[in-house]
Amino acid sequence: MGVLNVTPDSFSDGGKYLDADRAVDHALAMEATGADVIDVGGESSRPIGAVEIPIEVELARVTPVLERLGKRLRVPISIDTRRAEVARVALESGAAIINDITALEHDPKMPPLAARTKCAVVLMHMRGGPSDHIKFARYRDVVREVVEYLDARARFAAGAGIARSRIIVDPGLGFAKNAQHNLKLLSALPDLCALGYPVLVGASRKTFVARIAGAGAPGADERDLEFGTAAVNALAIAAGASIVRVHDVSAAVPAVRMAAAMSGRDQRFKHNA
Ligand code: PMM
Repeated sequence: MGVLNVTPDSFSDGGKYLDADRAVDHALAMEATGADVIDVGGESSRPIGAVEIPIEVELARVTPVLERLGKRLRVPISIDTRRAEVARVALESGAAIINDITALEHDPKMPPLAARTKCAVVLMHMRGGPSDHIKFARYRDVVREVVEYLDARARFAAGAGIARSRIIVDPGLGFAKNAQHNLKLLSALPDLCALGYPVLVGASRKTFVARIAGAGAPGADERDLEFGTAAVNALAIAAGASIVRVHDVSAAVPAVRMAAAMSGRDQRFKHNA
């Protein structure tokens, strides 16, 4: 899943793709590089200082991009939003997935919209809101609490009429989680996969990757972040994740392909792993 943030202040690529033409070109380039899904977002959720924006601003950012992408992309579009009106506009332009970082908790109109339109939904774990989640990074047992939460949200979604086969779960790395929490969740991915839904992992360029993988050598930061992200992605796929959400598709594709083949999950390279 390639990330297309149409925001001035996103965590790692804020401001780069605010211009609709540049955003469309970037999405097409990610598709050409091997992205299977493009995730379009108009609201930033970076850990500190994300600004809550009015819905009109979010719509003004994503609508022109979605309208153009809907006609040109062959891979499915996902809309990263917690607002049903934004999701509705995106689905009308051809989006097939709602990526809701509040796991359908924010907007009561979201579950019926997803059920009615038969789109897929990503249910992500977070505590607090996009701008203050870092305050809530406290758990007794982070793995158990996140798995139980996602199980409950998936049951809720199914109860609201969303087919089980259209539900994807995501531990929400970095959302109300410190580096230790993220590492525990990554090493417990099989527990999350055991819920029976495809698992999405979004580690790309997050602070814990920079902190752990960053060698600190001059000029090495960008590469450290990309190689560190690729390592997480490979291990996540080997542990059973189905989707990795990334900013640099060219770095993710070879890592994911190798991990899928080595763990016996690529039919073309089936072996007895
Ligand atoms: N991370 C960000 C935004 N949206 N959605 C899902 N499902 N999972 C994530 O981990 C996730 C997300 C924040 O990263 P960005 O602002 O750099 O894209």
